[in-house]
Amino acid sequence: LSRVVITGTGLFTPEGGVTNDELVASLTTATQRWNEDHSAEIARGDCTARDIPSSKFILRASGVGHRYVIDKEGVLDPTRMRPRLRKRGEDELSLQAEICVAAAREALAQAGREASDIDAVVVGCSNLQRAYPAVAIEVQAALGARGFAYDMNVACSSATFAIQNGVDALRCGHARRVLVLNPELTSGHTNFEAREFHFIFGDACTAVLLEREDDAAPAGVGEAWEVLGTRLVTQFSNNIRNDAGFLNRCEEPAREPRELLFRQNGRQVANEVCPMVAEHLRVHLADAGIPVERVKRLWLHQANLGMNRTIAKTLLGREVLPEEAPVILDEYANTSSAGSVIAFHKHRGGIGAGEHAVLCSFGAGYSIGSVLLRKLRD
Ligand code: CO8
Repeated sequence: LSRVVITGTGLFTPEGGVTNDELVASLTTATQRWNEDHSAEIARGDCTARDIPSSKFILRASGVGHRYVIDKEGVLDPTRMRPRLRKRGEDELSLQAEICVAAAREALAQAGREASDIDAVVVGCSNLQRAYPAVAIEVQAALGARGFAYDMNVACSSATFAIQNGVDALRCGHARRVLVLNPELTSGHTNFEAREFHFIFGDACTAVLLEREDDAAPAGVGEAWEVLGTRLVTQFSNNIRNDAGFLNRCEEPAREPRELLFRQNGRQVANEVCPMVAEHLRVHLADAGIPVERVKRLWLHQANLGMNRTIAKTLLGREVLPEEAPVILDEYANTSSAGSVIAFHKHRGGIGAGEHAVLCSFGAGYSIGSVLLRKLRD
């Protein structure tokens, strides 16, 4: 079987940066208006007043300080509370394909590759903007890549699951170079009117270029990270749901609007998923014969600062230095499947050739994916 390496990564970041204070100010205005509009029902006890959000709570409970969104104005408009996106014509590049192309170009440049070198494109993300034609095929055409392309969705674990698909395709000889893309436009599915959800997510797109080591560019052109192993696991849970789907218009009775957006029992998710992830990583590393103390860096899914500290501490058996498990929540918030790849993209300096690291995602499903890496060359 061929050895597979990651030779490039890319990141698209939207221009619209939103601080917690800006988000809280907008939701506070919207909440006060809603409570005024419903004052009679609230007084009669037919419904309860909505609670005012707090910046202090957000930072303390999650570690999120800021996020980027594809349309800041629409998200912060208290009368709208969702992005305002121009409807594009069928002859125009779709928004999700556009951000994929931007991230892909950076990954290709890093690896010293042309788009025509690519013969498989996998788009993995939590929310696809349409059912078909596949966004991945649109990206393949826009880039001028060859071969085949398809979309897939495993929520926050879409990147690691797509990486495993790419590695398998390379090892089996179905492709020679695979581009994995994660266009996460989470603001389209965030309930900005609910204080328990409005702060969680941000938008971004990541790219990872996978090649067979015998095909990879010669030393000196770029970095190479050998994929020593991948491991995926899923376990059904209703604690994180989004019921938007093509049968919604047929259902009787119709669903509540909030059911068509992201929702979760966040506390229960954190309690259940942390031990599962730490154990998954322990067993994956042990089976690969890599002692945990040899792991130089953990690029974990970025959902919650406390969760990441707990997982890293449980795995390593000691307090973990911030640089050992980098966090990007303060700037990007939870970008679903893009999160662990953003951490890898931005925080992989200081690891020497021959040293080990882990990329790991976890989220809705539940789903967990881990990728064991060894740096081959600088
Ligand atoms: N401001 C002030 N108070 C608040 C706020 C707020 N914004 N939000 C909640 N509160 C209140 C609550 O009402 C509650 O009040 P009370 O005690 O009076 O009932 C109190 O604060 C505590 O609330 P919680 O118990 O909910 O608070 P937690 O400490 O659990 O923190 C978190 C909430 C931050 C959400 C935390 O539970 C968490 O991060 N959990 C991790 C969940 C996780 O990892 N989820 C993964 C989901 S992502 C994924 O899988 C991909 C899905 C695809 C998404 C893409 C589409 C958008």
